[in-house]
Amino acid sequence: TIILLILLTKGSVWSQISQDERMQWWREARFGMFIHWGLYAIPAGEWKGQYDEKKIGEWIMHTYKIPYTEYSSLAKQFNPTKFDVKAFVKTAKDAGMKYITITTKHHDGFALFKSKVNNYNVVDATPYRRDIIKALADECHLQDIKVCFYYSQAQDWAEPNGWGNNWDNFPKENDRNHQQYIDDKVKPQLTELLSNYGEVGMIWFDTPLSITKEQADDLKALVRKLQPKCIISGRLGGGVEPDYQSTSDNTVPPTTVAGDWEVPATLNNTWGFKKYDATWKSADGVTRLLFDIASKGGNYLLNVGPTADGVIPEASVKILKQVGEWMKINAEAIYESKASPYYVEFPWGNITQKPGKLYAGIFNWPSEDFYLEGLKTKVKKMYLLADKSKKPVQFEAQYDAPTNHHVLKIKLPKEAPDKVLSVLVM
Ligand code: FHN
Repeated sequence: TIILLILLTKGSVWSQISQDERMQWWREARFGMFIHWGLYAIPAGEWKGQYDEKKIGEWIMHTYKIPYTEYSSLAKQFNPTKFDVKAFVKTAKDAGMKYITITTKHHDGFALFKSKVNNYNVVDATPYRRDIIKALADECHLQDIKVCFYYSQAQDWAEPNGWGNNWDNFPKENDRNHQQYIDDKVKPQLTELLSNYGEVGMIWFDTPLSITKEQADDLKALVRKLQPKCIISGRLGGGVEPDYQSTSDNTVPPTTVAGDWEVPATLNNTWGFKKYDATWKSADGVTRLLFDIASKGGNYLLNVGPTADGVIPEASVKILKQVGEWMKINAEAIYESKASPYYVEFPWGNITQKPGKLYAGIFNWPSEDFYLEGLKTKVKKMYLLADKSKKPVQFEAQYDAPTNHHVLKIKLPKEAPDKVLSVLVM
């Protein structure tokens, strides 16, 4: 009886974890790495001489209507011998990222983990034979960064009962038994992912298509049962409430948005590696976007697409390094920050806040005096994070009683201490 009581109490304690407790690490993190990696890294955007600059690399099977039997034989070539898990995690950490979300199974249906229920996976179907998800999860736990799993719950182009493959010799979409696919593959694989890899920060569901409310409820219940602390990302489907919202890909809202949300974004124009896509964003742009998203109350999930050899493209590493340099000095304006108290974007930048502090991120350095209007709270002091001496910045608080108008007149140095984005702490 005593043992039973202990078990029951323990169970109820776990299931009673509050939403705030579940979301805490994620709210504090603000910046994460997305990894899109799979068999599509082999064709890398080109199929039998055809390529398309506008298409995304991980969709190549769909783009060229490659039959499953042909596409799946890519597995025999998948041998990422240059994969260095320590280097992956280091790249994320050096950039200041606090979580890594990797595609454990994308729409093509191929799993980057050992699955007992489906042998279309990296261990059973490739010469590499090693569980990439295990390697990454272990390293993340070791280096104390959250590991999260992307899982395509609806689209599965390898499965006759999955959604989305309309070119193979599969039953017509309406004749498919989607439930069968969920029961035979999705639920057992999610169970594996949530049982064999230690603590999982989040399941990142994607493109739910016509998944029903019952199916979504069922998946949510499974995640909650296996790992109550695990977050469920925005695209679960079926109208079922996730733990936070995802914006559309590469879409940053124009103003502050209440609640928990995340912007999934690419560094060029693809998620999965494409050998000819050199449309890289600038490191400065990425840094400013990070600040902008944080100032509106969101997280930034920034993608890298490793090559078939197992390497994060050099251009991505270079950008992330530069962002990391900026983070070394300015991260306190990002981590654990909350949205700006102003619901507007300023021509000079934007603001994040923490109890007792405002952080003005200025990328358009003013040539004359800098004014901030509307702040009623008394400001005690100001300084710039990029100024090592933390010399106080002079300012004058002006108040016009008849119009009840508060203005701070701030004497910034002539030159921006950080050309990318200087943070003024108030
Ligand atoms: O179809 C996918 C796409 O390949 C990629 O994984 C993105 C990431 O947010 N999600 C879907 C499109 O929104």
